[in-house]
Amino acid sequence: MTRTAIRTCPLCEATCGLRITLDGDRVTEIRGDVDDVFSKGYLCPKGATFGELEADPDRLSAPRIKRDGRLVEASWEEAYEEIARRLPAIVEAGGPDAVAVYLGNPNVHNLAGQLYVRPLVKALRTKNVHSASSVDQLPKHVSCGVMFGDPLAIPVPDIDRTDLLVVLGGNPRVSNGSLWTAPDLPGRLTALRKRGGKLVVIDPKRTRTADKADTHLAIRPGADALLLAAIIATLVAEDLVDVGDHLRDHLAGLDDVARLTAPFTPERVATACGLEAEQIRQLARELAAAERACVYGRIGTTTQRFGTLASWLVDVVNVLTGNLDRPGGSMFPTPAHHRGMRRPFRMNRWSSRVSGLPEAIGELPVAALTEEITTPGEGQVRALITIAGNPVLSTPDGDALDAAIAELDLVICIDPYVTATSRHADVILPPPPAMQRPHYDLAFSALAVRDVANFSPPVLPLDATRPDEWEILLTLAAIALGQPAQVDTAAADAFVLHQAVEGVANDASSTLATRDPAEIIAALGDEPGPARLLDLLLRAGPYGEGFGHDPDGLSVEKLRAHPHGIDYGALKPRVPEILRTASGRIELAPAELTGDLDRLSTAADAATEDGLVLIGRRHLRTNNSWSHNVAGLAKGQRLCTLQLHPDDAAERGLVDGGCARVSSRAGELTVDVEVTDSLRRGVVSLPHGFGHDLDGVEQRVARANAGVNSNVLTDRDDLDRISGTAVLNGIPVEVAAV
Ligand SMILES: Nc1nc2c(c(=O)[nH]1)N[C@H]1C(S)=C(S)[C@@H](COP(=O)(O)OP(=O)(O)OC[C@H]3O[C@@H](n4cnc5c(=O)[nH]c(N)nc54)[C@H](O)[C@@H]3O)O[C@H]1N2
Ligand SMILES: Nc1nc2c(c(=O)[nH]1)N[C@H]1C(S)=C(S)[C@@H](COP(=O)(O)OP(=O)(O)OC[C@H]3O[C@@H](n4cnc5c(=O)[nH]c(N)nc54)[C@H](O)[C@@H]3O)O[C@H]1N2
Ligand code: SF4
Ligand SMILES: [Mo]
Repeated sequence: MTRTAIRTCPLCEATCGLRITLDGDRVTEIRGDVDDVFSKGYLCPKGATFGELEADPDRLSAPRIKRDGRLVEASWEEAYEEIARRLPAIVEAGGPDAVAVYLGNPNVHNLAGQLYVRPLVKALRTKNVHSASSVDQLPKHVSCGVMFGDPLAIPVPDIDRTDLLVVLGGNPRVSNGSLWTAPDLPGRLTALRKRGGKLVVIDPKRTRTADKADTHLAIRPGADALLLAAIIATLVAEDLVDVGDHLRDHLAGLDDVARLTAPFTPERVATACGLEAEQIRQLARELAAAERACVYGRIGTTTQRFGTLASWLVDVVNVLTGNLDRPGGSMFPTPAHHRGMRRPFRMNRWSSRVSGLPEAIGELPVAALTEEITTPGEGQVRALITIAGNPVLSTPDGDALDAAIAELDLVICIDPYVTATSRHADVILPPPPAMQRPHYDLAFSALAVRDVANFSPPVLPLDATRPDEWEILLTLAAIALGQPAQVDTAAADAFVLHQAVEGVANDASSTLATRDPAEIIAALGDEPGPARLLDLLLRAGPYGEGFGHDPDGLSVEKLRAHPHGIDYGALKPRVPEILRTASGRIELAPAELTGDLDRLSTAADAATEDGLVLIGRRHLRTNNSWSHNVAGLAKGQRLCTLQLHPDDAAERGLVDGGCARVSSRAGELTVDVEVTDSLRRGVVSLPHGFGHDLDGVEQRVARANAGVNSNVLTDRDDLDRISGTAVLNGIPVEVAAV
């Protein structure tokens, strides 16, 4: 029997609505949901092949346990018993820090990751918590943390109302946006230009986004903070600063930031940026002149040597041009869920054992993981739990990490595949397919260009033979707390819910502050799992029904009645209410950040080297490391190539379709060459997430098109100093013909 179901796509940050046609439990077609209040029918190739991904025969349907070096199928009881037998012993011997955790990207795209990883991490009591953030957006959390007091208060470009959008280090026509949820960004960018707006792209590569821009500035990798400082210096020197009446009383450090950036004149930084001083000045003037403008920086600006400085200066430019927190500028969304009172952001509350890398947002940089495993001493990591991550392919010095993980006493992977990382597992616990689980975007509704809420119930019933991912996480949490392997997950969930309700009831800012927790718990019913926890957060949120407070307000039940989502409108100004700094103001020149300007100053004057530097890229038909097993995406594509400029190729005797050896301080690899004039000279590009031909990987399509692991070349000692985020762009490399 055919039927259709509506569900949000969990694959990237765009959160498109899917209209899924099924025959029984088999997906026969996926289209964009034209009735989705936000995505309005938009769909990309990944969304269209989501059914294929979900039904991939290489996905595990039962746990695996390593026996005599081979990963053999096991029952859930056996898998949990194995963990209960081995994990507590490691903690007993080496203390809680002997267990490290790595949280991968899909945790942000599913409710179990958003709601049940925390209880597990708390139960483990380890400081060695790592995530994909420190190979991604951590610098933005840090800069927003110190500027606004809240690392989750990240302003987003109000694309639908702006007149000028400046994109640095992002390629939204391919990535569909990041830290910026706006389904159909290609369409929104086209609409911007159609209504007379302007798009400026700053990227060493003429990307698909740059191709459609009014201006493309091919900056040298790593120079964004210099460029932004020079824009600020120009705004100040030419008396173009106008913060706007709406912000004037909420700023601290305006004079300081002007004084500290003054030395970064366009003339001084031009060579390091690879741009003309006049181009920089021109951009500053355009930003000042535009009625409504916004500057946006993404992964090219965060995973580089000055990631936190660049992230900070993006928002300083937005403030100085009067464009922060104003329609058409860069604005803070109002997500529909309760987020709680937050204390002012602090970082460096603890640091890594070996290199002293700083804690931020409760985690340590993943660049520290290899040395924490290989360096003996008290607190040495002896076990690793990965949840929805593939760090061997996605974090720096991947082959060193690969070798280190192989030496661990225990590796547990919650992952649907035997990947480059999970092939080392002693136990793999596969979560059910996404379509068997409910969905709501807690993370991305807080980064969206409209205030929206959209809940998807499971498309298919949960396979009765296996646990849901939240149950896997709570079972591990209970084992970590010393309980036996047979865990009553409903009881554990009742405990989690109880704590969440107490948290909301203890929050003075909440409408539920004076309510009896027991009454709230009773109202939430007895169906355990993420939908119930979500219901609490939505009912307690800004549009929530407040447990009788506003009968018309938001709840999961209300969203079930609105399968295409509810649109709460365009973004609204939120300063000062959103600020959590100790001063209650936006800190424009916080010491945590200005302390790194000396290093930037040195970079401004450093003689530019003649060698090549490596950057990364994404492709419309990939999703980090785990889309390559989808035949419908990979077929006939030439995805993993080293791109370089024709002159750089000619100089080295390289030809398109030939083969090159690429080496860096960290390692070397051999890869197919693609010659293209889309890159500026001196810059070569290689995508990440490939290299699937390692022994034991059970992803047949991906293996056949393995590609190479670009993170063999990235260096775990090369970091953004403030946040410890890995430098993945701007790696010095040598390239030679093979
Ligand atoms: N050189 C270089 N390296 C990079 C980047 C770069 O630009 N250049 N980008 C970085 C960025 S931005 C990111 S986000 C990281 C990504 O790096 P990671 O998060 O480490 O890896 P992914 O490739 O996203 O792998 C996700 C894993 O989760 C599994 N998975 C999928 N769905 C689920 C689920 O529902 N539950 C569970 N438990 N598992 C699931 C998949 O099978 C896969 O193995 O890579 C980073 N690495
Ligand atoms: N199709 C597809 N979409 C994805 C993903 C995917 O793997 N495939 N991954 C998702 C994830 S996890 C993330 S985090 C987002 C990332 O989303 P984006 O940030 O948009 O990612 P990229 O497409 O890698 O674009 C980064 C751009 O930065 C440029 N760049 C490199 N170094 C520098 C530099 O020093 N300065 C400047 N100004 N530019 C530089 C690169 O040339 C590249 O064009 O994409 C998400 N969406
Ligand atoms: S753009 Fe992202 S959310 Fe939309 S269909 Fe593609 S992968 Fe899914
Ligand atoms: Mo990412």
